Amino acid sequence: MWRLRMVAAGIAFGVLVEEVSASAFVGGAYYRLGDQDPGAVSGTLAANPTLDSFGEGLHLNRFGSPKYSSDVPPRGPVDSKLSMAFANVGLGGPAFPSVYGQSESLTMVEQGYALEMWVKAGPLDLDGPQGPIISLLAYNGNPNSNGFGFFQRDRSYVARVGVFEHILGPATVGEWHHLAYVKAFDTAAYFFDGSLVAETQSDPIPQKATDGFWLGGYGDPLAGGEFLFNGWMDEVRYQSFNPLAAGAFEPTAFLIRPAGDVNRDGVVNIFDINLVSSHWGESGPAGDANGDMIVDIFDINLISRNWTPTGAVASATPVPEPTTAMLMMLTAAGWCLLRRPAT
Ligand SMILES: [Ca+2]
Ligand SMILES: [Ca+2]
Ligand SMILES: [Ca+2]
Repeated sequence: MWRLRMVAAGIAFGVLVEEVSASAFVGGAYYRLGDQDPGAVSGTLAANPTLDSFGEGLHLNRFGSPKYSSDVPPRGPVDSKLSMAFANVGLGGPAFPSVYGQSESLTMVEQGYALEMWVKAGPLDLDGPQGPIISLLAYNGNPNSNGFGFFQRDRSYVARVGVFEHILGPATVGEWHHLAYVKAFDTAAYFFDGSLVAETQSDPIPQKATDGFWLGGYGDPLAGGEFLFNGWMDEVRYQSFNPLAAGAFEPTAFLIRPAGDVNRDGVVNIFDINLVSSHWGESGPAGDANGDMIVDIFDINLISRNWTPTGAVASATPVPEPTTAMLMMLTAAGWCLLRRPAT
């Protein structure tokens, strides 16, 4: 539905526009939160600033003591080896909030833009009940009036547009989740862990952002900063694009690898089956697709449900046709069952 509507919009407007840009991607910012910072080491005080790896260089200033962490999202980019820990209360760190930000907001002049990030909520207080939580995760603008971004609201992650909020999914403590928001013309689309949650033209469209771009809180915690966050985040990416050039840029090509990609090459195919079969019956992460630390038929099931369609793979590796692939998969599954150790 999303892509159809974008294509339809592209065709409808394309005939009215004499020259459609060949490159729909316009600009943005990408905070890898360690992987781009020179000399970054897990467990140490993070750099000031932390670097934006896109060309515009909208680096973020440090407030407080955020630390690099080797705790990264398992379905995140393969080359993400570091995340950022804003953790404090209840996580063994200093009970002192941390924020990254800069006074300049990211550009919103294009008709389309997309924001995505990985986040892992930490416990607010290990010894007592969770209090109300209103934490800024990533936000472009002033969260009390304009711009857009992501918040944790109690036990939910939400996309926030000024004071309007749309729930994305549960903020489960200790688990990584991927959040995404895509706006094109007057359509807003919300995603949780790579899946579309809602697509609507009824929700408010963001007002032009002022007062900066922020991660982990709004403003210096020592000078009235608010909405402070407790947990980890990684791979925060903002991209603005021209929706009229649909096809040249896919705003939903998020930084999340498909479920079932156990060999971490970005696609789900026979090589993942092979990896499962080579670790069949073992306990541990190797070859485990569904995260239960056991390598068995449920991992084969997960892989088969998430099989990458033929043609979606831009790779020199030959990909079996679906029917061939299914036969190979069933053969592999049968072979795995035969190899299953007696219990
Ligand atoms: Ca990273
Ligand atoms: Ca794979
Ligand atoms: Ca498993």
